[in-house]
Amino acid sequence: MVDRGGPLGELVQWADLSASLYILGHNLTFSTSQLHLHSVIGAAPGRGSCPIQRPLTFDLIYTDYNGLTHLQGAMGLAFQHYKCRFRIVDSFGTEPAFNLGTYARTHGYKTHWGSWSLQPKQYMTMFPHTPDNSFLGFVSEEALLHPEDREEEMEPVPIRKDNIAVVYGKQDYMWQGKEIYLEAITRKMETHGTVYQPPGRTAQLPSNIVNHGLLAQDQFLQLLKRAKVFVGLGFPYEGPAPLEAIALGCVFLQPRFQPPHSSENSNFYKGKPTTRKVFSQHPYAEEFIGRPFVWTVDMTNATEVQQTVTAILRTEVKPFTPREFTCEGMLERVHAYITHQDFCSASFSTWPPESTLRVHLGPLGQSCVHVCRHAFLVCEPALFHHLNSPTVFNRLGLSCSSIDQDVDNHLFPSYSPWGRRCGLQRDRLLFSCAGSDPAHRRLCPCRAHQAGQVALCPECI
Ligand code: U2F
Repeated sequence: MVDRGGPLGELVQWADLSASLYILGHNLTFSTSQLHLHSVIGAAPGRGSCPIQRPLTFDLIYTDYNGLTHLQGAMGLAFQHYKCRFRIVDSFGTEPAFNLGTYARTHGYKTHWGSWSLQPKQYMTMFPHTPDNSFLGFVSEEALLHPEDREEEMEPVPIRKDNIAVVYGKQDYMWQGKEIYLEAITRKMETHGTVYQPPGRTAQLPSNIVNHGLLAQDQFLQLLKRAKVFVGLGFPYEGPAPLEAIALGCVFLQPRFQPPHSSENSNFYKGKPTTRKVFSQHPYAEEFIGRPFVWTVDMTNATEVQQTVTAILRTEVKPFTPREFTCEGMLERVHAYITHQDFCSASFSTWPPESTLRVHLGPLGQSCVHVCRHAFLVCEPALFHHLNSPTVFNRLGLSCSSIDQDVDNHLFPSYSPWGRRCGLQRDRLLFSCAGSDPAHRRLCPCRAHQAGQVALCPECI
């Protein structure tokens, strides 16, 4: 689907992961067929259906959910033994409740994906939306810098723009039902699209749209450089293009979702191993970047859309790239993961160090993702084990009348005021930043993060 308007985001991520590993000096082997996979992991056909296994010669194997299934088939019993070496590129994330097979089956979290019982940090996401997983990310365009600026004073400068908007939507079905929104924009700006046109058919778009057809990436980026506004239609969710647009000096205008989209009401998220609720097309852009670069509107309200476009046109924005999406930021993050993440050791993680722990007791009904974010911190599941003890409840002034530690519950450690019940986590795979319940006050391991690099704490590298 690459040249027909299908998803490219995952390929962007694979390309940048591969480049990062190579630049960091690792010896890489790529495998894109089952036959080749069998030969590189050392599985030779044995007698019967049981392959003979040589010791694995790779320190790490990056794959995706489909690759995991192939590896399981190819590796036989060795799969379990070497499981800790896998890293799963998983754009939308896998929460612990879906990951632990036994728990998922018995607690209603079983989906097509998930249930591999890996350590949740082995899943690597496209954006930092699920702190239970590792945020891998990708590299966006970098904000342009003024050539004569000296390094320590490098400042992005505004780019000269035409009065044009580019719409984010590579296939024409993404534009359907958005007429009010598009009309409000086309009244104010010349509006362009990069919509794939199948042979012999023109894309079904409003007649006043200048459609370039699907562009090669360099041409797409040239178009963004000329544009003032990049317009989200509500789908695709959470792709790289809005970050590229912002890096090239565009404002990203996107729809708000009310009610939020999730696996309960969206075909796209249905079956994905996450309970996340998505309040706009690009939550990272909204929450981590925000105004003046990102404006989120009710797309059914023509007046609000027009007023927002007018306000955007009066605002001057400079190109901007969050540090975590620069080359340097990605290399720093990937290097830190490779250096510090060890999922093969039986002992508890020592990275990040305990000194980074900031314990927060959440209000009823809030997940640790929200509790930590509310305090301008991030939930760090690797620190859960430090606060999973009765003494921590005491220190917080909570007197427990009973301590539950024999039941599985991904909300533990937590405190339930009715009956003053304290719950301790008994399975380390169930430590979960995600998850909330009106009856539980969650005990949350929060930590600070570097400016523009949420994956890493200030004193962690
Ligand atoms: C997301 O996948 P998409 O492929 O829809 O993501 P985009 O944000 O459109 O960007 C992918 C790349 O496509 C490039 C653009 C980006 O680097 O520069 N591009 C292009 O080369 N030519 C064009 O005309 C337009 C864009 C997301 F990333 C996936 O994880 C999701 O599965 C998918 C569905 O939500 O959305």
